[in-house]
Amino acid sequence: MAKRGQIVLGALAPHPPHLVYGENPPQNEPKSEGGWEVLRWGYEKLRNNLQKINYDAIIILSPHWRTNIGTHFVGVKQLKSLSVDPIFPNIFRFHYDVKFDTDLAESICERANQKKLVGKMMRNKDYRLDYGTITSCHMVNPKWDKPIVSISSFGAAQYYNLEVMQTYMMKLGEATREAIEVSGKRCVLLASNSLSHRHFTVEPHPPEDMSQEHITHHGQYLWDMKMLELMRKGKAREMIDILPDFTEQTIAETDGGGLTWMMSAMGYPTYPAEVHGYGTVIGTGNAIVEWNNVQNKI
Ligand code: 2X7
Ligand code: FE2
Repeated sequence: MAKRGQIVLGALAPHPPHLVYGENPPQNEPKSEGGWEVLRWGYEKLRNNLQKINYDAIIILSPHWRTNIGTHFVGVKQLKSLSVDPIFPNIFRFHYDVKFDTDLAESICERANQKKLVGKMMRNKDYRLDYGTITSCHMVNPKWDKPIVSISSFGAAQYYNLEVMQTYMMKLGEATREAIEVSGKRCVLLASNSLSHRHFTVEPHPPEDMSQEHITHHGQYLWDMKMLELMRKGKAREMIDILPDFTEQTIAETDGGGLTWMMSAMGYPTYPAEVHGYGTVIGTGNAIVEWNNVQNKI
């Protein structure tokens, strides 16, 4: 009998391009003097844990590939180009060359359609991959040696409301889990988003001047800590239940649905998540959090 696929690990993997800039990889044109170390060291811990796990593909949902009607999936085998961050071209001009697991993407898309969600394959060979997907994938796997499934963020929270977004993303999570199970593959899931998202409108010089970096206001910090506390206590379901209030109060990037999608796909883990790091980037709250199904024998 064919082996059942599984989600081996899920991670909250925020994508401020500043983290790539701070790392100085050869693919990124601008060079820095470092910065945002606590977050970058958090990613290092996640990478160390991932090295102990065999996996076939990374599946990622990014709020910076925003689609107006339903969910789109990259449906081409490879994309190679230059990605320039529209807000921070001074820190992110990244030369990428990425391979995609289109079989898995097709299967998630089909299952999403069967659940009456609007799913569509994106087959434009000249599509420019969004910087959220690139940043999270680079920080998790800088070798770029695994194929990815790139999922767009349906703007349901804006077009309808946060509750509609939650319902939609929960179903998309179920479709994702079912597709993984029949694929026989071992997959890593990434919710590519910051937490609280009020940010400064002026950038320090140099951008990595850490004397200028702090949370935009205390209320955001308290909300971020509440979310992390629930994750660390194994209360994923409760965390998702308060996500609409959190998102509204902190204009969080969770409005894109990535965290809801991932928690639903993983069946709302009841074991404690591991927080590898929390830090701010231009005033926004960001955490690297791991749910390790292998270690927790799920
Ligand atoms: O996309 C982002 C983000 N989410 C947070 C901080 C800074 C820049 O870009
Ligand atoms: Fe973002």
